[in-house]
Amino acid sequence: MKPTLVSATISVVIGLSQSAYAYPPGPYLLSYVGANGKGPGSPPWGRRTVHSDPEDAPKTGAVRKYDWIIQRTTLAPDGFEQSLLTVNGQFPGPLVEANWGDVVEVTVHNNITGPEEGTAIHWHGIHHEGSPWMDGVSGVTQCPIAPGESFTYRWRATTHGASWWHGHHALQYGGGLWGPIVIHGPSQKYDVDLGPVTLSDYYHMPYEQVAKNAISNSTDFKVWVPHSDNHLINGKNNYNCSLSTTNHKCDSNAERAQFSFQAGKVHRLRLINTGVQALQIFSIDNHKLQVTSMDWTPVEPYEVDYVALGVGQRAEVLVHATGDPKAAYYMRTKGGTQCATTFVNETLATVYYDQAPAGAVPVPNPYTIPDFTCGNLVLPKVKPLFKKPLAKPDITLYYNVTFGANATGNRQWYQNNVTFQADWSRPLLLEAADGNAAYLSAPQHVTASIPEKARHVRVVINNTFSIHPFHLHGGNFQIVSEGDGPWNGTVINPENPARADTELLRRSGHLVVQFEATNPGVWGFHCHTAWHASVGLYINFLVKPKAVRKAGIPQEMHDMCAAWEAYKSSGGENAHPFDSGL
Ligand SMILES: *[C@@H]1O[C@H](CO)[C@@H](O)[C@H](O)[C@H]1NC(C)=O
Ligand SMILES: *[C@@H]1O[C@H](CO)[C@@H](O)[C@H](O)[C@H]1NC(C)=O
Ligand SMILES: *[C@@H]1O[C@H](CO)[C@@H](O)[C@H](O)[C@H]1NC(C)=O
Ligand SMILES: *[C@@H]1O[C@H](CO)[C@@H](O)[C@H](O)[C@H]1NC(C)=O
Ligand SMILES: *[C@@H]1O[C@H](CO)[C@@H](O)[C@H](O)[C@H]1NC(C)=O
Ligand SMILES: *[C@@H]1O[C@H](CO)[C@@H](O)[C@H](O)[C@H]1NC(C)=O
Ligand SMILES: *[C@@H]1O[C@H](CO)[C@@H](O)[C@H](O)[C@H]1NC(C)=O
Ligand SMILES: *[C@@H]1O[C@H](CO)[C@@H](O)[C@H](O)[C@H]1NC(C)=O
Ligand SMILES: *[C@@H]1O[C@H](CO)[C@@H](O)[C@H](O)[C@H]1NC(C)=O
Ligand SMILES: [Cu+2]
Repeated sequence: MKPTLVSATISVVIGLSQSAYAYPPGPYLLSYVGANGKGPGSPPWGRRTVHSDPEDAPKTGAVRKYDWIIQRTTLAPDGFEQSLLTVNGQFPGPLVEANWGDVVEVTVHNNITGPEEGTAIHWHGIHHEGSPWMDGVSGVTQCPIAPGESFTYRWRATTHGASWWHGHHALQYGGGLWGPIVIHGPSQKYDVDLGPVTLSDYYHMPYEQVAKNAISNSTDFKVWVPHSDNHLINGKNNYNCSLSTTNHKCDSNAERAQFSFQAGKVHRLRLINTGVQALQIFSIDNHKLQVTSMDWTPVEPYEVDYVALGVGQRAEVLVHATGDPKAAYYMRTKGGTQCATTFVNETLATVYYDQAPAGAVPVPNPYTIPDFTCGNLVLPKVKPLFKKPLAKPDITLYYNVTFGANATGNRQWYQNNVTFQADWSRPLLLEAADGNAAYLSAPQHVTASIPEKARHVRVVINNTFSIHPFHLHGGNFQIVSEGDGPWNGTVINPENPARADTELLRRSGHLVVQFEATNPGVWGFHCHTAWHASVGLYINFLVKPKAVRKAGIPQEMHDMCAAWEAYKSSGGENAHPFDSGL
């Protein structure tokens, strides 16, 4: 299980430069094989620009390999010492970096002990055309990687921008198992790349406890709505230890994240909400943000004071450093009063201008953020640069999302009255490949089989309680409408709707999206509030069932299931989910 370090130093690779990143430094990339560009100054994506189809990736021939050991590690990123699930001992996890069109290979070793547990890693937003078994969802696209076993995920970076990877097994990512993904591609002009900026809420209780509380029949609001303890920027913040009622080692002086600005220059930040439940409202005092991309889609730039991102959403922003070259400013992210349940509501980081004296302290000057119902604040402004009009749907699916309890009072999320339940030993995709339609149509799998001839699939969701950032696996969607109350049939920007793989479904509102059912697989469409998915808020689409049957699931996927069965039948720990399994 020792990682083999092929090469820790990377010669100059166009589009890969971490020098200015505030994100905890690597090295992350173990090896790099293949061609890259056609000489100095020539990017591997050739003449493609932000106006090109972001899904028309070049073939670079490059393969980027990473080697990860997943284990429990005691760390104190915010001063509060606790056991986290880490990759190679790091929190937050390593950055996965590639150029548009490259292939990424990550070998994952499951070294989770004390107790042991299965695992699976999901690559948020990656499309996996032709290899849907690489999507990394236990019980949906694979059996869990059993303790002591390894698996190599392989996927192509077919689009560009920023995203993240995370555990997609039993709420593991709430325990630290996540990190950013940056896929370099064409961009608007900027001077300084500050790299990924992750925004996340953070729990001081073990992830298993978060899931147990959410599905419990407790009547205590702070139990069945698990409140997070902190907010982090790039995995950092301090914490007031006197707020803790536990006897964990704790230091109230942990470091906050720091960023450097060069006066007069334009800085690029790739914002990623890598949280468990909290919406994040991001801003920099005294500065405007120019949004240039949402999820993987470059958009007509628009200016805002702050950006609101639900869990799983990303925005690329450019910031013109128009401040005092000798000053420092606060960068902030906060949950918003109705859009997060957290004990600490705001995180600060410090932006130092190049001539700011050592120890410069910012003068707080926050933007006033009016209360809102946790929906998309800017949807009509979001106009993809590569235009696609909205097609007439071939099929429309309707879902009511409701909250309730079963006979023992355990909390459940329902879609059309059914809560999702995974069987880790029988992943939906593998059963679909065996032609087992009856298994997929069992109510607890909440799986819609898309008719072979339906290309444009519209999905209409009604919500009455809480907020749900809905995320689609295996592709993106056009956002037809998002708003208060039921949908009245109005389409927002029908000539060129916003495209994304994650969108908010607000409190007492609706979300209408439309995707193209062209990528064969079983693709999740679920709430990304981790403990809503774990309490059953998870829909699946079986796309191109015939092609899935013909695809030929690789033997390694069956071997992984055999290893999981062996682990389970030998009485392995945590072999059965107590929640939906996700
Ligand atoms: C596996 O994790 C344990 C800690 O839980 C650690 O002591 C051990 O070194 C790890 N093994 C490898 C191969 O990294
Ligand atoms: C830390 O929390 C305690 C208890 O709520 C409070 O009395 C104290 O003022 C806080 N300290 C800081 C620096 O905010
Ligand atoms: C955080 O926000 C909640 C809800 O608005 C509020 O009740 C609580 O007092 C806030 N906590 C802090 C530390 O400001
Ligand atoms: C949403 O709810 C409204 C009434 O509250 C109902 O008329 C409509 O049919 C529902 N939509 C779906 C998709 O079920
Ligand atoms: C209710 O749900 C919980 C959690 O999934 C489960 O353990 C319990 O058996 C369920 N109760 C009934 C009566 O089905
Ligand atoms: C809550 O669940 C426990 C089992 O976990 C059960 O014994 C108890 O009766 C339940 N309470 C209610 C009010 O249903
Ligand atoms: C959703 O609920 C509304 C009533 O609130 C009902 O009219 C509609 O038929 C339901 N839709 C589905 C798909 O169950
Ligand atoms: C869901 O449950 C409600 C109330 O129990 C019922 O009225 C409705 O018909 C059910 N809907 C479906 C789609 O089963
Ligand atoms: C339909 O809803 C949108 C918001 O979702 C609103 O702006 C518009 O005025 C509504 N149209 C009608 C005819 O009610
Ligand atoms: Cu949710």
